[in-house]
Amino acid sequence: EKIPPVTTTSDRPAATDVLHTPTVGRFVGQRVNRKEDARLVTGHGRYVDDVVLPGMLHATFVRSDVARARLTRVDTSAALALDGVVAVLTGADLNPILAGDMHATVGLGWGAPLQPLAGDDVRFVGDPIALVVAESRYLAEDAAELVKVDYDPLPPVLDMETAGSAEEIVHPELGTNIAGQSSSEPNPALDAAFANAPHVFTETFRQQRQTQVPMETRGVIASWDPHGADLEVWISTQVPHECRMVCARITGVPEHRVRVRMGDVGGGFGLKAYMCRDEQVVVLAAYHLGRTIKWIEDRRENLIASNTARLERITVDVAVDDDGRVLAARLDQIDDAGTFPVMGTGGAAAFATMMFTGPYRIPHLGWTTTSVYTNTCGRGPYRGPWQIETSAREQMMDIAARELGVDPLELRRRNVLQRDELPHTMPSGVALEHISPAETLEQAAAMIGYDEFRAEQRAAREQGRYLGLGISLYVEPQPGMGPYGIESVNIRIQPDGKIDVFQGSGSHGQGLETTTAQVVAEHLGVDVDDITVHQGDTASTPYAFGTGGSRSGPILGAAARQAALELKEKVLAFAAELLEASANDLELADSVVSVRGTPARSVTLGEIAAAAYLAGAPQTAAAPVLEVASRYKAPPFMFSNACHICTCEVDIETGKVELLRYVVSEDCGVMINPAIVEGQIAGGVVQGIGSVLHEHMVYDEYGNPLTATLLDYAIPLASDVPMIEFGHLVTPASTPGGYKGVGEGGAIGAPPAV
Ligand code: MCN
Repeated sequence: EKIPPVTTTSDRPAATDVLHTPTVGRFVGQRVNRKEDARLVTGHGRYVDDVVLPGMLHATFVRSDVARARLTRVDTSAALALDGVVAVLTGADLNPILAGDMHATVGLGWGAPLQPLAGDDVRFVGDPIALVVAESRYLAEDAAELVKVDYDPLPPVLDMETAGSAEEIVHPELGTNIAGQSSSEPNPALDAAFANAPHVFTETFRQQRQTQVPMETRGVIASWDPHGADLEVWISTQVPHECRMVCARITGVPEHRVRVRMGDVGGGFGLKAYMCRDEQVVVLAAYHLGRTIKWIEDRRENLIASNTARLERITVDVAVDDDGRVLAARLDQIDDAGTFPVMGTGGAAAFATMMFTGPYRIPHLGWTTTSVYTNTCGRGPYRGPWQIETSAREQMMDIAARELGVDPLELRRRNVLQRDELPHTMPSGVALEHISPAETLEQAAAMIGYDEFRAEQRAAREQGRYLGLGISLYVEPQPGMGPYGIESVNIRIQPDGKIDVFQGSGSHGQGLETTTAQVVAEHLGVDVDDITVHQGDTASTPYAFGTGGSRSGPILGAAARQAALELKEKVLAFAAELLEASANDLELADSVVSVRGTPARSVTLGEIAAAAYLAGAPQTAAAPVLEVASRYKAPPFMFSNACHICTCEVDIETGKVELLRYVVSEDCGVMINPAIVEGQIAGGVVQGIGSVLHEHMVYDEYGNPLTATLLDYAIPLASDVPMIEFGHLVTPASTPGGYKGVGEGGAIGAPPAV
């Protein structure tokens, strides 16, 4: 009821499949309270550090203080002599026992190959040199200080712009600092568009280095029982099944003897989308020693040695006609992959170029991208890792508007894709469909009161006050190619008629225990409180790629819906036998199966389950196995879209920026839970505000990280964030349920708007 009506101009086609009233079922579309919140807000969550196992030892890393050096001596004797220290492992101990290649991904070849601990040299400040294992964390920390490391320092490679031609090589065995490169095919039409355009505008955009800063740092417990030959791992992760594969690969223990569990996860934001090197080292150490070892990353390690993100430069040329229509664009992008990236050797750049034209009908695009290694902490994915395309494109739109004297909203109206132009194949070859960019632009403009703000802005300027307004329009992809597109859900009805759902992917903060239960409740015909969702234990949940790429809403949601419908069919077939009726005449609602039109002829789910499990019902065609294992495969891409508009006042004497209002018009298809959707957008927007106004991971000229505490690495505080106002449009995806992703969008859209 708070959503203002959408204004559309008469020359635009009617948006037939855009629903301005969100779809609401009994559970899907409802603001159901999050099931996980009761335990989380009362301190009963179970994070890795809450797990205590018998005989558990504690580990801490000795890390390099130098960005690039030869190691001349690592003396562990004093540390080993300390009472209670069990082992001080170095590269000499762990590097030779690797059973398979060590990468931070399951697929090899993405990211630099790793060795567990430093060998003859160190390559960034934070590079792990040794792992101290002791009876307590205190002892481990004390012992780590006694490990003597002598370095022969070498000049580090720190500047991504010159790294490619630097004499110093980060990874001598690779012989180059270029981690990846790509460019578009020669395109005469692109060249002609630039040659003939009346206007060409060029600008360079830079993003500073940032890091994900989850509230819960990384953590792992690994336990190897050589007698039972089982490897058990607890880890704070977004990808438990991938962790299991990695553990099997590095130790040689067969996958079915490895069990990985995640409990509650206090945020990941991409950092936990891969099993990191440090976590693999702890597993290898437990395997080597035949012991149980816990490692919990401290905040300093998290800020200097986990992942970095976003350090990129992009130079954009756009060819524009006199009316402000963008005819072509050319990109030259470079990113800093750090020393040991898990992403950044081309992955983010490929997405950035694919998505650059975004919600606009820009016909031609050319690009070159380069990714380089430097002696800094490795790059990883951070919520919308390709985000620079939105920052660059939207600011370029503003530059073109300013240069041509056209209002920036009007310039976007002239370029934005309209409904009758969809599906639209972007110059990258990927087709956009089921999106509503023109409609979100109008809804956001109406919500902010665009014309009124401009009038207010003019009046303020006359009084010497500086108000600003920023617009950001974007399309958010959800990749479903290959394994990214598969999700599995198993459901079992228990003897009392209550439901257990086992999902492959698991929540690291975004509320999947609740949304999966909502989808299953809706399509099975039971109450959401009768469902328990289990996640994150490889021993009981079906294989899944994990949570990332904003895929759980659309892909896990579709899988849960499909599984619920399959189970419902089984239940009805068995109930048909019990009720001596045709399954076609039966309905299932509120956990009761009844004959349509004759509600007295009914049987509850509890009675059905009791008949199936306890009454010794004969095995019939309807096979009373009240259980399904369902697998869903998504199309290669789905897209959601949104428009953000932010207003601010700038104090031109101090440079202080005060954000005044922030509106988001979002279309993520059918919303499973609008409260969770809004929470997701808000969280992303806060991170986007941080990207522009607060966060910067700084290195000095020697490669020392200077922002090693949360006093130095500033993240936005509640007082820095205005209330975020939401508008929802619903263009359902073509997939079951029509859900589209939303998890990364806030962080993608906010930086250019701010
Ligand atoms: N949802 C919904 N209706 C839709 C789409 C989504 O109700 N139409 C719900 C989903 O069911 C889910 C949430 O919204 O509960 C986000 O769904 P989705 O966009 O599919 O994203 P994922 O669940 O796959 O989560 C990953 C995404 C990414 S890539 C990062 S990074 C991220 C994020 O989500 N990290 C987060 N959100 C986070 N939220 C928290 N609290 N912590 C993180 O680390």
